[in-house]
Parts: sequence; structure tokens; C-alpha cells
Amino acid sequence: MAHTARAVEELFGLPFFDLLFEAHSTHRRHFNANEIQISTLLSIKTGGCPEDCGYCPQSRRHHTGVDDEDLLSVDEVVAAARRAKANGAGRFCMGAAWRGPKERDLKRVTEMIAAIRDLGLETCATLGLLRDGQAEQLAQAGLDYYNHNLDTSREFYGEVIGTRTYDDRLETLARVRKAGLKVCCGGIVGMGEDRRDRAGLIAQLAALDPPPESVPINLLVRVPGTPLGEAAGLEPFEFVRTIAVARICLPHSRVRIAAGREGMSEELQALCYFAGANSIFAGEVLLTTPNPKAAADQALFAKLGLKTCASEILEAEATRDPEASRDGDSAPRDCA
Ligand code: SAM
Ligand code: DTB
Ligand code: SF4
Repeated sequence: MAHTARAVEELFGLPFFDLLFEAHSTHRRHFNANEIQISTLLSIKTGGCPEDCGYCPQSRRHHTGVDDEDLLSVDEVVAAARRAKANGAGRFCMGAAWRGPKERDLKRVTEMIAAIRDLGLETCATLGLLRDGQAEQLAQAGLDYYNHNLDTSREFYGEVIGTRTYDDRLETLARVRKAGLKVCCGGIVGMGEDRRDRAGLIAQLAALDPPPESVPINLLVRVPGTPLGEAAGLEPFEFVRTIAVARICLPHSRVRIAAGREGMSEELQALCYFAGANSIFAGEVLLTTPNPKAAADQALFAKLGLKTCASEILEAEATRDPEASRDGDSAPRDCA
């Protein structure tokens, strides 16, 4: 279904319970509403990034105390992936503070991907802009997902990022799709954008053809020393509305509460899960900022009767059911 930005903005304006009812009904039609997918994040190359993203503690233009470190070794990353698997993660995501990968670095990342997939984990990488042929190299190594966010609406984008354009990002997303990778693409809210921008972002995500399989919604983590370190923040019900609208407009996608869960109450997270969020990052740090402890997440899941799901892709392969991990299936997806 095509969603114009205006139509999406109208969804935002529904009475809260009407919006939640529609979102939760959509959620149940396409997913098991009691299951959550868990990804673990690792920063494989931290800090010193040449880009100027106004929210990011890893830009070398901002003074945040995040040091410029080298790309980790394959052994270090595989050891972290083993720990993640032991802690119940189904997907292992690697982030690098680059504008985009250099060929030599990409080679090491492809070795990491192959080794992690051998452990029985889905793999995801977020390495910045990709040039021609790089997405294919990642696909060949066995990468499942590539994360590259649009971050906000086209209109608000220039307020936050100056060193690469919205179209640069769309181009990378097209390369990722063309190489046969699954797309993980979302954005950030709470940067001082208005509702129209949040609607514009979701309309743009829903207009990707096909839409992203995975949609991270980051609530800005305000890091002192970044231009957005003192942003006003977002009213919690507006965050729930954003999740709900994303669920309605992207009915087949996994919607993830990405950054920003640290500091959210259990009740707020529960409302987000009811509104259609069905994925999180687990582990005590995201890339450089804190995230809730695994034990706190598990305690909340137990209170809500939520189960975590293992790897959808690898399970589907194991049962030789290639349809199970595809978008567009009409039966609710059950991934445990
Ligand atoms: N350097 C690569 C890039 O930008 O494409 C990959 C890593 S970058 C840190 C991945 C995403 O993290 C960004 O697109 C942004 O959406 C999110 N992010 C970064 N800093 C954040 C913050 N302070 N709060 C919330 N999300 C953040
Ligand atoms: C995404 O959308 N959010 C994650 C992941 N993709 C790479 C990153 C969040 C980073 C939050 C700030 C930090 O920890 O440095
Ligand atoms: Fe660099 Fe990515 Fe941070 Fe932008 S979001 S400054 S590209 S690490």
C-alpha cells in the first residue's frame, strides 16, 4: 500500500487508542505478538569518523571522549559473537565508524562474516556508504542484512548531516538490495524534528520497493559534546505513536526499538511492544552508549509472557522452508 507523507501524518493524529488498536491488529495479522527478535551489537571500529552526523558520538568533529580505535581482529569479533550466541542472540550486528569501507578493511569484515555465520548466527553489518561491488562482496561472504539508515525526512536531513546526502543513502540502499541482501533501514527520532518529519521518514521507508525487512527506530541518545547533546527529547507517547505508525505502514517488517531503551520505563517499553515493536538490541552497550542489562530485559519479557526467537533465516534453512523467512507471507510468522 502506498503511504503519502500526509496520510502517514494523519495516522499520527489518530486518538491514541485508535492508533494502538490498529497497530496491534496489524501486528497480530503478520507476526506472533508474543515473540521478540534479539540482535547483539558490536562496534568493530570505534570513533574517529570523518562524517559530521549531528547525533553521533563517533564523529571526530565532536568532542565526546570516544577515542579513534583500530578495526578489531577477526578473532576478537568471533569471540564476541560466541558470547552473544551463548546469551541467546539470533543475530550479530557489526558497526563501523566509517564514511564507507576501504577495500582492505572490507576483506577483514568478510572474514568476520563467514566465521560468525559458521557459528549459527545471522549476520548484519553497518559500514556506511557502499561503492559498486562492495555489497556483492558482503553477500558472497554470507552477510544476511545490511543496516543503513535514512535517519529522518528528506526535509529535515540537512539540519543534521552535511557530509553525505539523502540520495547517497538511497543509492547505497539500492546497491544492497541489488546484491540480494536483506535491508535494515530506519531512523532516529527526538532530534528536534517535528511530526511531519517523522511521518516523512516512515513514508520514505514504506516507499522502498520492497520495504526493508528490518526497521530500527532509534530514540536519540543525547551525548554531551555532540551538536544534539542538548536536544529537547521526545514526549514518550509520541515515541509509541512512531512505533505504531511504523507497524501499520510496514506490516511485514520487524520494527526494532533500537537506541534509547536505557532510561525507558518497563511500561513504556511494553506499550511499544504492544504497538508492534518486535525486535531489540540486547547487551550492555550499543556501539558506544549504554543499553539495558540482559537480565532486566529478560525480567520484563517474563512479566509480559514474551518469548525471544532464534534465527529465522537459519531455522528456515534447517527445515528447508525457504518461505519462512520471506516477506509477504499471509500467515502470522512464528519464529521460536
Ligand atoms: N558509520 C555508519 C553509518 O553511519 O552508516 C554505521 C554506524 S552508525 C553509528 C549507525 C546508526 O546509528 C546511524 O545511522 C544512526 O541512525 C544511529 N545512531 C548513531 N548515534 C546515535 C545516537 N546518539 N542516538 C541514536 N541513534 C544513533
Ligand atoms: C541502528 O539503527 N542503531 C544502532 C545500529 N543501527 C548500528 C546504533 C545505535 C547507536 C547509538 C549510539 C552509540 O551507542 O554510539
Ligand atoms: Fe560516522 Fe556513522 Fe557516526 Fe555518521 S553515524 S559520524 S557516519 S559513525
